[in-house]
Amino acid sequence: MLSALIFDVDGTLADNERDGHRLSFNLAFKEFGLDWDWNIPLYGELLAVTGGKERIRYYVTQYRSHEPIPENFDDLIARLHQAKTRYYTAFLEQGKIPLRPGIHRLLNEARGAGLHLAIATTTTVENVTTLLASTLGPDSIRWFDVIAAGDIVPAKKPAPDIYQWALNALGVTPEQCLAVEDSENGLLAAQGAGLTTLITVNDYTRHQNFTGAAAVISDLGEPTQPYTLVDGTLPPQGVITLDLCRSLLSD
Ligand code: XBP
Ligand code: MG
Repeated sequence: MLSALIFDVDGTLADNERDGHRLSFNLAFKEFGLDWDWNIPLYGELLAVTGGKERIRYYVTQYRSHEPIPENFDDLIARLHQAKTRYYTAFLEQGKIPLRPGIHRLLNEARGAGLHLAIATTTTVENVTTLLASTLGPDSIRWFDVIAAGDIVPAKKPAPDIYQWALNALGVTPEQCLAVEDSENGLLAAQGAGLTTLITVNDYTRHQNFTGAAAVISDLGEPTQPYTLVDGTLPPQGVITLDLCRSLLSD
């Protein structure tokens, strides 16, 4: 019996990596006088590492290995990430980052049916609440029983920890939940916690390996803009309703 939906954020609630997070990292690098510039394909490679602070560290150690490690590196990463979050939340507040098709519709249906809603993400809680407030209004933060975000678990996706944290806080078993994700790292994390997972792809993730996902689709779909099925046992086109979510759990 389906009692909760657990949503990833970046790439799933919003298609925000390329023109949201990436641009914000670049603005932070510029502010700090660094000549680092993450272009669109490079950022796709860097998305292999989840978490903004972890991603900066990976870039410096893997892509700038010919240069000495910056002084006070941990502190620099923390300050860069704070600046990046400031730029990113400003983009959100300016209304520049919309929700993906079907998100608002499915959240409404789930709330009407009394389901629990939760978030499981590697991004900061500040980014999550600002995204929700800027797209669905400030009250929408309370629609979610649990917001599991950022550094509350040390091991980020693909580790299952953030999903396990969310399940624990919700007080439900994995069999009662459906996870909605957009990436291979997200799928691995959700699967590792024993969750059935629905994947909505985006340009950065559509060629990733989604073996074991309950279904892979273009997006959740709207009546005027149906989803397209990529893989799995759902109708070839349509909108994701709670009935379809329930059918994924019982497969
Ligand atoms: C996606 C991520 C995040 C964002 C940046 O997380 O890997 O790191 O790219 O966010 P998810 P921060 O899809 O699990 O939401 O810079 O705030 O870490
Ligand atoms: Mg994601």
